[in-house]
Amino acid sequence: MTRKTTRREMLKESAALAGLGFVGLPDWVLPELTQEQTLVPFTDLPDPFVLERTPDRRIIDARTINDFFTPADQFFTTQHFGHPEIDLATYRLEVSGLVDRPLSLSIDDLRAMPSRELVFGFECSGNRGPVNGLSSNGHWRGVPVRDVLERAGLQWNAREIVFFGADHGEVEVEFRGRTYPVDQHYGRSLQRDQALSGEPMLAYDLNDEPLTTHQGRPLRLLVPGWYGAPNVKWVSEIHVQEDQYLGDYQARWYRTLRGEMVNGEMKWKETAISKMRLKSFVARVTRDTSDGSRHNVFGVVLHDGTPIQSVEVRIDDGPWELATLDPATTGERYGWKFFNYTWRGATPGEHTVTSRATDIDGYVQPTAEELGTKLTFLEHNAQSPRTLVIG
Ligand SMILES: Nc1nc2c(c(=O)[nH]1)N[C@H]1C(S)=C(S)[C@@H](COP(=O)(O)O)O[C@H]1N2
Ligand SMILES: [Mo]
Repeated sequence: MTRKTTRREMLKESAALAGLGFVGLPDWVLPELTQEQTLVPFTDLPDPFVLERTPDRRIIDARTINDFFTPADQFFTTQHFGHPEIDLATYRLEVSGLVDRPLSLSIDDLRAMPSRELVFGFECSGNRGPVNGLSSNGHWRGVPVRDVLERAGLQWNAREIVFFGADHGEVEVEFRGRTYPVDQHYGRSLQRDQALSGEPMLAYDLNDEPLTTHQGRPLRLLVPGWYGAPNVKWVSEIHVQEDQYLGDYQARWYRTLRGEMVNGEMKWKETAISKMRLKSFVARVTRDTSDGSRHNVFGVVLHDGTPIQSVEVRIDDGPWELATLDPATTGERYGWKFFNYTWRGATPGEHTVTSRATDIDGYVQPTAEELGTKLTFLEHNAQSPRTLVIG
């Protein structure tokens, strides 16, 4: 955003956007940190809490989330090989392989195609508590992958659609017990049906401005409902092939191994990271200065688009109590959601505040203990108890 826009104006602006599902927004749905509220520090964060920020890695401070759309200059960012140099004047998206008409498209060519908007919030599959800073929510514009593929004409045996970023580097490929250094571009593939479903998008704008370098300028893939890894940034080639794509970040790195006890025996299962697993987390707790025992618990839900049944909050080992989903955030299937819970009668001393989300399929966000046999830090959607001290 070049203009300074409040969250309220921003949501009103979005209301005008076709198909976004925002109707009139009552003022009360948009709480902002006012002078009547003070932040209660979490004791599960180091004090002082310093975020890991390098030129090409940015983590958000969840306590400061106020906007439904994360401003582009605050959007979290991470990648494996740093930022590639891309000359926008000569940039072309190449579409190659099993297509009738190979394409070479400039950004202007893509902008001339019918555009689509998407509200999509996602997290890195490595995002986890207590910081949970690798997630953001954006308002994207671009062209459906399907439209580009239809323009190129997929051949009958086109099965695997591979998206390559301009970034590359050496990865260690393990093969029959030995490891080989192999130079690879960052690449991820979609299967034909998924690519043609109409949902995956090649985005060139974030929050009404051209993508920032961090977010993949000039073009990135977005796969709504999935973790961050498939959202290939700096997309420079779409290669269509029949064989499965076996790039390291497709076939090896983004994997989870979990154990499950079956008849008293541990069975191990390895799966690829795909749809986001339902997660909620408490982002901030504030005290009402007019009534010091009244606190507001504010948090975020990330999910794969399956509608949310409920979010509950629990203080210490007390009962789970219903939180309120912010209706200004529930209208967008793939956006992140906000929730609020009023904690009354907080007593002085140390407390834990935990949230859990449940979706309409009955999936309940698991506890860390329930994820105990998951052998990676990836896909860590566990309930994350926050600790704080009431003065
Ligand atoms: N070209 C390219 N795209 C990439 C990556 C990468 O290393 N190279 N990393 C992926 C991962 S793991 C994540 S979590 C998201 C982060 O997107 P963001 O920087 O816009 O938040 O980008 C994805 N797209
Ligand atoms: Mo990621």
